[in-house]
Amino acid sequence: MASKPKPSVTSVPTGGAVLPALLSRPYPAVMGVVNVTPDSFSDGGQFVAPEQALAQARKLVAGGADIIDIGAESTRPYGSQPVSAEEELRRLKPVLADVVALGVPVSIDSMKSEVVAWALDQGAVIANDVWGLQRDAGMAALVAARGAPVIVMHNRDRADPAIDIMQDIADFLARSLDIAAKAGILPDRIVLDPGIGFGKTPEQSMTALARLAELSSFGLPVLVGASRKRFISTVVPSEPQQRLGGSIAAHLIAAQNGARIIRTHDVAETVQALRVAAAIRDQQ
Ligand code: HH2
Repeated sequence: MASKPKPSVTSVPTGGAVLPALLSRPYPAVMGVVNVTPDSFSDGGQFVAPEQALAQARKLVAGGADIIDIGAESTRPYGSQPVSAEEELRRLKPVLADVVALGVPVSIDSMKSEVVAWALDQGAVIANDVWGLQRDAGMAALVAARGAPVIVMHNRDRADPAIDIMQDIADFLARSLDIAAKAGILPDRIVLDPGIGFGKTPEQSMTALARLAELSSFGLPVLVGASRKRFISTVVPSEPQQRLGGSIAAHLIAAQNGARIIRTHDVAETVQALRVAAAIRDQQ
């Protein structure tokens, strides 16, 4: 029996070439979200079936996604089910290779090194760790060994309205960078993320967006993911699916304050907003 021709994915950069390729334009790169989960906060259950997940990834690529971020465990603060590495792998196995074959760099959204290792083997090229190398003791060594870029996100077990959130983010990210350096992760492979909605009150999430430029002192690219998050509904009461306007507002402010990658569920609309904002900014 003739074997199915393998789609060519040779154009996708790897290792140290990934971030320069993504960060070369005058507006931020856009990362589209595919959640292969039953319980994600905004699209839980919509893309659990492999064909639905792949169709969503195709839609995001057609909409202009520069990266597809695929995750198989919800990290929402309330109501998500922690899952085992085996369960994450069971959800990813039927779909990851096909998403990789779309020819866009794929990032794996997992806090488990075992899952990240498997996904990198399948052709994912970025590790996205919502615990910033501080939960799984094997994550930093794995990322270093593979030479993969890593997104290091700020997180807390619970929000504390009394703290200075920018100080907490800076301290946490400094710890992550220390872990990264000790493991041998090259600085040019690291992206920082303030973790909008993670261990923060809605006000603290908005503070992180308003004061995002303070993170530029680290000298590393910054990713922001505000898409459909709860702080939006504290300003304008809305269900997650109704938060496109608020998400775009947040992402435009993030871009203005230095974000170089935007993580969103709504790629086409976000690409348009970012490109128009950059064109207006650059018009003399
Ligand atoms: N937000 C979510 C998940 N992963 N990764 C990074 N780096 N930054 C983020 O802001 C971020 C992230 C939450 O969004 P979503 O994936 O839609 O929800 P869930 O965790 O419920 O699957």
